Amino acid sequence: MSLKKMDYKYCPVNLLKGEHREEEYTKINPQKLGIIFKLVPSLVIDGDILIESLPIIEYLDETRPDKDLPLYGKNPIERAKIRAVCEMVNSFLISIMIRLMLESSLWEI
Ligand SMILES: N[C@@H](CCC(=O)N[C@@H](CS)C(=O)NCC(=O)O)C(=O)O
Repeated sequence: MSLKKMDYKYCPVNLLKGEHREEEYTKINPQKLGIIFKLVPSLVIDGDILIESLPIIEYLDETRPDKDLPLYGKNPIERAKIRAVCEMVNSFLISIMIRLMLESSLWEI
């Protein structure tokens, strides 16, 4: 949002204190992956609430286009390459998370 030179209010959520599981944050982001996960970031914008970084970035780029600084690439080839990196990171992180969950007792919840 800074790159888009937008005015915004940043509301930090302390994950170590579990603030992302408290009611105040739940009102903003009702997302639950299973019983376990409630994640940041969330963005309250244009009368709606958006979750997940990539859709948030895409939304900002589509609604506030800036030809000099597109967040998601200047053309279809650039966008495909950016999406490929995002996909690799997301897939990698998911596989690590599943591995960690299988090795812990989280699946028993
Ligand atoms: N796919 C999500 C991942 C978000 C994510 O992993 N958030 C972490 C912090 S970086 C989180 O909220 N963790 C809280 C938890 O695991 O309880 C995105 O891209 O926004």
